[in-house]
Amino acid sequence: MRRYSFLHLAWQALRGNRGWRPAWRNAEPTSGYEVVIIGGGGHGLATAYYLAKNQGIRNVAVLERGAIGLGNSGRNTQVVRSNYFYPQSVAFFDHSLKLYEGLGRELNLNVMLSQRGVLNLAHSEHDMELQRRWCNAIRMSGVDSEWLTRDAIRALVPPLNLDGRFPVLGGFIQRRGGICRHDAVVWGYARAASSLGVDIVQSCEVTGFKFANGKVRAVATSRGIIGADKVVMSVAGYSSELARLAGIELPITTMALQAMVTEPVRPVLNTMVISGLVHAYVSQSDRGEIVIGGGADAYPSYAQRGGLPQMRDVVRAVVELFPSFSRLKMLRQWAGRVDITPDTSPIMGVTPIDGLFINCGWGTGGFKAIPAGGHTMAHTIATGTPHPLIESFGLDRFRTGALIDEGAAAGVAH
Ligand code: FAD
Ligand code: PYC
Repeated sequence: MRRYSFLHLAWQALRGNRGWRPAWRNAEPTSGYEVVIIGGGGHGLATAYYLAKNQGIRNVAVLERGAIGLGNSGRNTQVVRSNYFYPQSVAFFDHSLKLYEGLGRELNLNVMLSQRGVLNLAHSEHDMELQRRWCNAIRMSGVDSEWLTRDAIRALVPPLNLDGRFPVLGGFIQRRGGICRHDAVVWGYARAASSLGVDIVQSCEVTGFKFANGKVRAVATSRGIIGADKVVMSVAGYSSELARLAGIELPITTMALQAMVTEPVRPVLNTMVISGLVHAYVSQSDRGEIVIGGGADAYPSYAQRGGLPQMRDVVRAVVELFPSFSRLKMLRQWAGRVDITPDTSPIMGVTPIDGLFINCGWGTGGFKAIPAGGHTMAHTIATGTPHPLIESFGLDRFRTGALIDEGAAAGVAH
C-alpha cells in the first residue's frame, strides 16, 4: 500500500493528479478461501482487515453483491458514541470509540473524526429522572458522561428553543462522542485489507450455502461456487433472508431508516443533538448542511426509501426544537434497510452450524461499532470462541432469555 502523506499529495498535485492508483484491488474470485465474508459494508471490511492484520489470516474474500459501502455504512448519519446503558454495551462501544480515536493513523486515511459531543435532551421530569440514571450508569461503567443544566445547554446550542412545545429541562453529553466520515471508514478498511492480501469481490451475490457433515464448505454465488473453511454473514438488513438460506431463523425485523440534509449554511451547530422524546436528531456536517434523522419507519420493509409520514414527523419535531431551521431548503433524503433485534442489541458470534459466523442486528446504530465489530469478530472467527467483549451478544441469548435491552439507549426509536 502506498502511504498517503503530505509529500505524496504535493507530488501528485505537481503531476496533475495523474499518478493516483486505485485504493484497493477489485479482485476476481478464486475457487476457495480460508474465510469468506459476505457483505462489503463497514463490518465485513473491518473483519477482513483485523483477520489479516491481527490474526495473520490473509486468505480471505469479502463478497459484496453490489459495490462496497453502498449499504447502510454509506447511508448513515455518522454518529459515534459509547453512552449505552448496560456495562456490556458500554464496554463494547467504548472499545469501538477508542479504536475510532486512533483509526486515521491506523489506516493512514483521514476518517475526519470530530469529537464535538453527543447531547441527549430531557423534556420532562420523567425524562430528567431516567436520563440522570442513564448518565450515572455510563459513569459507573467508567466512561465519560456529563449532566448539563438548562443554562449550559442554552450556551452550548444557541439555535435550540428551550421554551417551545418541547421544553428542555436539562440533558447529558458525552463529549468524546461525535461524527466520523462514513465513506472514509469504509474506504480506509477496504484499502488496508486489500493491501494485506484480502480479495474484495464486488458484484458477487451469495445465493446459498454448501454444507457437509454439519460444517460449512462453500457458498453459492452469482459468480459460481466459492469454497470456504469459514463463512461470516455481515449483511445488515438482509440478514434474516441470508440466514434462512442456511436454515437459521433470526429474530430480526428489517425496517427503513431515513435521513435528510438541508442546504449548507454557515456554522451554527457544533454538537450532535438528540431528543428521544420527539425521535429526532440533528448535527451540522463539515460542508455546512444540517443533517436530520429520526426513528425507523414504523413497519417492516425491504424498500430502501423512507415513507413520507415519518419524514414529516421528524421535520416537524426538528423545527419545533430549532425554529430557525424552518427557513432552510431540504436538499436530499435517503434511507437504508436496518436489521432490528427484539432487545436492540447486536448479534455477534457463532451459529449452530460449524464454521458459520454471524454479525448483524445493528439496527439504527452499527456505524459506531464498525471497528470493534470487525476486531472482535476477527478474533472469534480465528479462535472459534467469542471474544470476551461480545460473549453477551451471542445468538443464543434469544434462547436463554439473557437479553440486553438497549431500547432507550439505541439513539433513535424503532
Ligand atoms: P451494510 O453497510 O449495510 O453492509 C452490508 C452489505 O451486505 C451491503 O453492502 C449489501 O449490499 C451486502 N449484501 C447483502 N446481501 C448480500 C448477499 N446475499 N451477497 C453479498 N452481499 C450482500 N449507526 C450509527 O452508529 N450512527 C449513526 O448515526 C447511524 N445513522 C444511521 C442513519 C441511517 C439513515 C441508516 C440507514 C443507518 C444508520 N446507522 C447509524 C446504522 C449503521 O449505518 C449500520 O448499522 C451499519 O452501517 C451496518 O454496517 P454493516 O456493514 O453491517 O451493513
Ligand atoms: O446510534 O447514535 C446512534 C444513531 C444516531 C442516529 C442514528 N443512529
